[in-house]
Amino acid sequence: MSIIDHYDTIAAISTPPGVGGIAVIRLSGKEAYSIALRGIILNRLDVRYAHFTKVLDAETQEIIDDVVVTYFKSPASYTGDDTIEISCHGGYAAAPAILELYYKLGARPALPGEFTRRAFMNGKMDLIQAEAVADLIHAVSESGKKLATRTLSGKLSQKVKKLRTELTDIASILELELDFSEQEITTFDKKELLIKINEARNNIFTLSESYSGGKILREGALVPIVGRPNAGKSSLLNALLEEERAIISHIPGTTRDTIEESFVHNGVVFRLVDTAGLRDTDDAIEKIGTEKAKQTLTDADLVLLVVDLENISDLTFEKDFLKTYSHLPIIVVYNKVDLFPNIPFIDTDHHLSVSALNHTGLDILTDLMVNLLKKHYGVGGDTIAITKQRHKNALNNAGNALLRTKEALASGLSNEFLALDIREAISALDEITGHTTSEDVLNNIFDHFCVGK
Ligand SMILES: Nc1nc2c(ncn2[C@@H]2O[C@H](COP(=O)(O)OP(=O)(O)OP(=O)(O)O)[C@@H](O)[C@H]2O)c(=O)[nH]1
Ligand SMILES: [Mg+2]
Repeated sequence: MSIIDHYDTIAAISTPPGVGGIAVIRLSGKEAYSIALRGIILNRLDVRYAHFTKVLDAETQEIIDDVVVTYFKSPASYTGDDTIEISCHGGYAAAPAILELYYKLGARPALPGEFTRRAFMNGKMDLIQAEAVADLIHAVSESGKKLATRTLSGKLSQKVKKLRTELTDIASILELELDFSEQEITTFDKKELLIKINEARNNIFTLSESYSGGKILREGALVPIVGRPNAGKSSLLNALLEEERAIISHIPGTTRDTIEESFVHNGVVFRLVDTAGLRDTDDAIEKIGTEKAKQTLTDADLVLLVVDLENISDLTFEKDFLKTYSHLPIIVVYNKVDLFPNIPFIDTDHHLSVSALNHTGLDILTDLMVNLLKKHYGVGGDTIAITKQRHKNALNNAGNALLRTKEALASGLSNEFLALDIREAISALDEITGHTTSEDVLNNIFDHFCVGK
């Protein structure tokens, strides 16, 4: 995709197709006002005033629909260009007919995300905020929506800007030194500079590490339910979902394929994955199942390890499992506690007794899951986090450039070289906010938007 003419007039239906009360059509660009005016019975539109009027067919003068038209004059509009929003009757007929009329009157179909792209190009928002618009539209949970709203309001942009200032401060120290070098004036203390570089690098690293938490808030946490055959994994999945989703039986090896289902607790989406029981097996299909279960663990954000209290070998398995996957946050779920009324109930940060059969302990388990995510990934109500691999890559590039600066400083290279690396780090940060983002990257971002946004 490429923007042919930044100021030509684009039109699209901004609401999803289908039967509904209202549909909204957007027109934006140099001719938006005149095109809108030629299609209605009014001869002027006041700015930011909701006019109730009629849209007429340009040739037959037949009424197409009763509508409400609002005119947002440049630059006080979403895109920054003159923009018209027309609310007409929903359904399959009215909005497409009005859109067709605007094409006849000179507008062209908007490309995906083109309204937001114009807002970005007109400086209404930076690229981080433009991406947050898409995140907000696609949010699947309360927590994802809140994170997108915080990002849209500029919280993440401010953080990146602050990092950038730290780097430009370092660059200006070095460049000042360059200017004075002929006069042999030393304007900085090497030690102090090193502290500044380390600080900036740590801050960049912390933001880069927020990606896991950001991804959890945006897409949900991937939570495999694993354990030995017959431990009660499928029973636990069904109990958490409150529906009979997976087949349960007393025969070990019942679940072969992975089953993923989501549920929401405290605004966080948990993508639960029921898996095949982990054991050595000669059964070819079961083997594929156990491999798939292990595969799921590589992407896991949190693991529920189900241990059957009835089965002593499950306890040995627990020990080995915790050792192998010590890098992951794991909750050991001691299941079938209903069979052992005399054993004390276990309830720690990482261990819990439950009965998937009787639904005992499940409320504690879901709270524990939320708390562990909070503890491990720092996800909470006011988290500011990156949610894009693109951001993470750019931050890592900035961090690496700073590492090179440090090395150059240690090996006594000239300021010129040091300043070059710092400038590279700054430019990596500018890619995030969109100051220096390439056309290809922009196309890739906006192509994933819906038409009309
Ligand atoms: N008493 C009791 N039985 C349970 C509980 N949870 C599961 N079971 C029983 O344990 C057996 C195995 O349950 P599943 O949920 O199929 O176990 P699984 O871990 O999914 O087993 P595989 O898919 O074979 O790996 C079934 O007979 C369940 O009824 C529980 O909390 N208490
Ligand atoms: Mg099962």
